[in-house]
Amino acid sequence: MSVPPVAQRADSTNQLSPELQLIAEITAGLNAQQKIISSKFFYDSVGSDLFDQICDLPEYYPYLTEMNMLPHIASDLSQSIVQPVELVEFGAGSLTKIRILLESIKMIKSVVPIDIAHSHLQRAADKLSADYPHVNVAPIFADFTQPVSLQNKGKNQDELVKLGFFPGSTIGNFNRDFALTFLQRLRKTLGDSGMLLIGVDTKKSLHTLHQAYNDSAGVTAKFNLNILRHVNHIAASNFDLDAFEHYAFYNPHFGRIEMHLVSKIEQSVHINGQSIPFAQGETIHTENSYKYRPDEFIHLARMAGWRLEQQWMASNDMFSVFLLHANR
Ligand code: AVJ
Repeated sequence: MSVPPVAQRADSTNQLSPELQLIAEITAGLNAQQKIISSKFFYDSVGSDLFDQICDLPEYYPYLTEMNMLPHIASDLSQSIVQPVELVEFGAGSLTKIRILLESIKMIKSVVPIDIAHSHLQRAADKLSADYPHVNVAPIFADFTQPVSLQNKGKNQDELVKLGFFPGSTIGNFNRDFALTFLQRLRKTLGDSGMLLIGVDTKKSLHTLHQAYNDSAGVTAKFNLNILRHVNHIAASNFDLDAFEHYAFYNPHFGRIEMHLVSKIEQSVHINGQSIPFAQGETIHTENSYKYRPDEFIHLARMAGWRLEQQWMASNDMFSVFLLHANR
């Protein structure tokens, strides 16, 4: 092996470079009893494009439902937000939803989109800034699941009230403990005058949930498998995408969709100087997508130092959006 294992490449302070940290994280996940690759690794630029394709699927109701709610929400917010604000989006992707808010809420003076997919976000931010020349656009290329500092980002950012934006039920990717930690962290990052607009997927018919993650065009399957291609790129591993298959199901006990990649055969995969054995039928857990009843989510938000200001529910109860204010 020409590339020594990560542990041997730690420097004297025992700090790994960001790239090596990611490789170490992936390797550790593949050594766990239930093998796991974090869902944040879906979003290389191919994965971000595939996610955009998922959002065009009729079965994937969360995106379409939330998109249909946003113009109404934006118009409500244009009435209630009377001071200049800086909009901070966590996991910003293609910035499609931000545009709907910008159309109505003239008090948004600055936009700080945060995303891990660098080139995808750069392209989207350039386009946004060209279309809204009077709005300051200051992207941050970062893993928003880690603490992010907003220091010196927006212009005059100190005077602007922060409006966090976390749409799409991305909160559903986190288990309850981390969802709480994350909401607490946002409370701190957005400050005592901070607000948070957050989209949360609801509990509903198991059949509807199942279809949303098992679309007939097979786009979700491609999206799931792409994580292996991305990992091969990051870690020089040799996952064979044809030797795994997509598997997604709703787990009512945990109130979550689970996505897995199932090894079709007995095989070994090389990564970071190790050989990882797979039994036939063994899975890598790639994503959880938790669903919340409104009362469950509001309880979680309260525990994290937020209070409910306003809530919107889709007419068919398929998706919910909450405006939270910092509880001072
Ligand atoms: C962007 C994380 C909200 O969990 O529904 C879509 C990602 N995974 N189809 C979700 C996803 C499979 C999505 N989130």
